[in-house]
Amino acid sequence: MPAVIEDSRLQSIRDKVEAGERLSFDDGLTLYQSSDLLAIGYLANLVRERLHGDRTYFNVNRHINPTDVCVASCRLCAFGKRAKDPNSYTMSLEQVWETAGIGWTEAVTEFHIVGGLHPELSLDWFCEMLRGLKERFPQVHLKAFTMVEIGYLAKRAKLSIRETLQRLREAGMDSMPGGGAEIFSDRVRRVICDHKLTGDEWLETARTAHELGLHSNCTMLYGHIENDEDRVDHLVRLRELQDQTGGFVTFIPLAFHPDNTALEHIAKTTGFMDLKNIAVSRLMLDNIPHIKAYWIMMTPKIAQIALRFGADDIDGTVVEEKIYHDAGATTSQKMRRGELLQLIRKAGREPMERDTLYRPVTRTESAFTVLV
Ligand code: V47
Repeated sequence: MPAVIEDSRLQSIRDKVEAGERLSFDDGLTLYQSSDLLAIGYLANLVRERLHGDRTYFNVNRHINPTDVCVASCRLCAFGKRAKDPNSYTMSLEQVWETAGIGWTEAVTEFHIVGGLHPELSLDWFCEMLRGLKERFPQVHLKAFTMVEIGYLAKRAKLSIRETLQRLREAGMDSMPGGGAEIFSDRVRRVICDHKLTGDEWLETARTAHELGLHSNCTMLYGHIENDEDRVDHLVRLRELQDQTGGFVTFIPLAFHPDNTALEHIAKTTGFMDLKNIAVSRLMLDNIPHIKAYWIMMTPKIAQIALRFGADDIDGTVVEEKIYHDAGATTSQKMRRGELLQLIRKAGREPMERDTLYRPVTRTESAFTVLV
């Protein structure tokens, strides 16, 4: 423990962390209410190193957003647009497949595919999209559709969540990203995303996906109108589901970006808050293997520091990012594999390239001659 623990309330949490015991809801509150960031970071780092040593994961991936047309108009979002908005876009199937191939290199192991809730794109269209991607890029893992998109596609197709997931999986969906969870509290959801699935529905959809053998990630959006209790409640509910299914692979705390949203008056998160959320999530989510410091959202500089505050993953090359950049992110939209390696090494960590499910990827350097 650092020589000086400024906040004596952290002593009992330290004892539990050192003994490998689960932290309680109240411990979560204490962590959020404490300003002793170095002590909290130290404890989170202890857990991180116990699980992963110096290993720090990244992947070579590409984001694809087939459409930004969305029926939901959530206040938190700057990405979704109405179908009649002249600035909206919807790719044709050919455009999705073409986008997937831009700057193509054999090094890419994952397409991360999410988009708006489009009122006319059917489940069959998305199945066709997946089949076309698998045909063209058979070795690439398709991490596609948030729980929210699944709920909407199921409703439109008049199918159960289970059947919808099964159809998508048969068409090539390999796993699911963690978006759309926001904060599970109904009170908060009514303000930031009142058109979305409820928190319970998000969790039930994840449960069904896990029961079908699909892995997924999970997220929490912080830095808007939520309070400490809301955040701890969110983490504990994810932990409870994970106890039952074991299907979550990675947790990604997401900082709210207010620009161009209906919540533009809310101040941006601080580096202090970003690091605190990484550390508290590592400490509370004792059953989720990985905590991701998403560099696009945190900036590469804060993400690098986060690797010593509980995070063991920094996401990937990304190539083209819209959701955060529409909401004012000033980070680059892509990072080269070499830059990711450098960022990790300069934090004194050991880079480990992974696929979506954290299997190590080994390759010869020649695979990177035309790297994104
Ligand atoms: O679902 C939307 C959030 C998510 C804003 O699973 C916003 O590996 C901040 O889920 N400010 C998309 N956040 C990003 C996401 C993600 C990213 C990287 C990796 C993975 C993964 C998942 O971003 C949305 C929503 O929760 N979001 N608008 C905004 N204005």
